[in-house]
Amino acid sequence: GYGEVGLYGLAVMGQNFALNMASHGFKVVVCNRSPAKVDTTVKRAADEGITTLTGVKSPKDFVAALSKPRKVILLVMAGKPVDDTIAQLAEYMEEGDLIVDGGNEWFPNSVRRSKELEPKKIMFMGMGISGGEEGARNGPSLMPGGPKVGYDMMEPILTKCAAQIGEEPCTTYCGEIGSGNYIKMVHNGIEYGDMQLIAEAYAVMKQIVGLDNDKMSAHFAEWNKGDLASYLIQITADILKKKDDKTDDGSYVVDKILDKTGMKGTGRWTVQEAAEQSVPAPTIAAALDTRFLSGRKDERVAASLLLKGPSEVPSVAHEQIMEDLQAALYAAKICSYAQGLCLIKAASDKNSWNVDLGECCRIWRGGCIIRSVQLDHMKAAFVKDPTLKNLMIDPDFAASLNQRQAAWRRIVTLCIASGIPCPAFCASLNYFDSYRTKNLPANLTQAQRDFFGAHTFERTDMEGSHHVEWTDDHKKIDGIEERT
Ligand code: NBP
Repeated sequence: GYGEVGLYGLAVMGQNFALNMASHGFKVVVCNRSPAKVDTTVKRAADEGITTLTGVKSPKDFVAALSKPRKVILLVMAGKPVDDTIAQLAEYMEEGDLIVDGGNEWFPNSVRRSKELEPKKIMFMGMGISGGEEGARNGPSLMPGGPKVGYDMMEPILTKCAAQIGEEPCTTYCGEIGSGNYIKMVHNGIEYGDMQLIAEAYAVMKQIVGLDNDKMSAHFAEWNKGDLASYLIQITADILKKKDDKTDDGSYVVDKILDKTGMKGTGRWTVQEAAEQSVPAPTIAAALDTRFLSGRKDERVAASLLLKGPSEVPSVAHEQIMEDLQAALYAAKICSYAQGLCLIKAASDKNSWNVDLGECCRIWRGGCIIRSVQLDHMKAAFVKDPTLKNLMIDPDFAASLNQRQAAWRRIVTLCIASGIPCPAFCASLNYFDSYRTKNLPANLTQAQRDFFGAHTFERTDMEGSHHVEWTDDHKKIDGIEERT
């Protein structure tokens, strides 16, 4: 066959990633279930002067067009379409060939598929891709997990087509099957957290400080020059100043958008996985909860007539709020990343993936939605100490959290006193406060568990597990009959 690499699935991501690979000179063969998208892709390549892209219209022709060992990237809708596509292609593929699924897939599905392909000795990888349409075309962050031999086959293509930061491609070998999907899933969870924190900062600027859209945009643009520099801050600046061209009253698009956030599932998976691994991820959970609440628009409108906010709100100098807000956002963000990285570490330990957290931070540095300058420092923290238990206790980040905490507390206090919800700022701060607390009130919780369930407890002064007969009369407490 002519093709060095095949790409099956030519919706937004597939079309753009195919053009990306071909524009780097790789001989790409493309295919899609409905043939019209093949024509579109071939035409786009021709229009861009790309000569190394060929289209075919059946799975059989697709496989036949590839040189052995074959390398196929799938970019079809996650779930059943991936199984259907694998079944069709595997029929023609042979021992030593490789299938790479680039979709946002639930990681156990990738583990299952790799096992299903074992009898045919076809290798399988799950590769997270982040960066949306633009990233796919010009350089995404690529998170491949699967057999190392398979990665080595793909490596020249992946390193060329990923986003580049200086000399370094935003891709690496993540680990065995499942690890790449997992890292992408947590990336998206962190993305939820970042977006929610930015939304809360926007609410403070708009509702407490009373800034107009152009002023808010200017603040975000200014922040984007400092230690918050990141893609999401940059697009927020752009979004806020965008005028609505459907009307000519000088209004802004953002003010016309209904306050209901959609979602596709990866944030929910992150929170489910956090619970599964017993890893606290309160900031990411707060971001997910807020999306659920945003969806209940009708209920909120009704409740707004009934449930009252504070009658008096504190008055704080606006310059102070704006200064504090920047520090609070930085600190709250670090806590959220700490949670996500702990989750990856827990899953990596459990599944023996050997994920390198420094590498995770490095490959998120460019191409993806959460790309930011902060990730450089995060990477450095794990390079300095690969056994680091939590990002917050890296000496540099600890210092930066300690230094910002007064500002952060002032923002949370101000929001709470003003009745402006700040669930992610708050969740991060409580995570920070709980994590740094030597003695939590968990002793009382443990006593209650022992009281009603004889669950026993450990003591601070003696070895072993202990139980106490808490009361003489178990049946009657405060005169209330116990029911169980
Ligand atoms: P979609 O997720 O919208 O999927 C559309 C593609 O799936 C089309 O090529 C469609 O073929 C194909 N397909 C479907 Br639907 N059912 C099929 C079946 N039974 N057999 C074969 N093909 C089938 O595409 P996308 O937005 O480009 O995303 C692709 C993957 O990348 C997804 O997993 C997505 O979560 C992930 N991702 C997307 C983004 C993004 O910004 N969009 C970013 C990062 C990751 P058809 O043309 O014949 O209908």
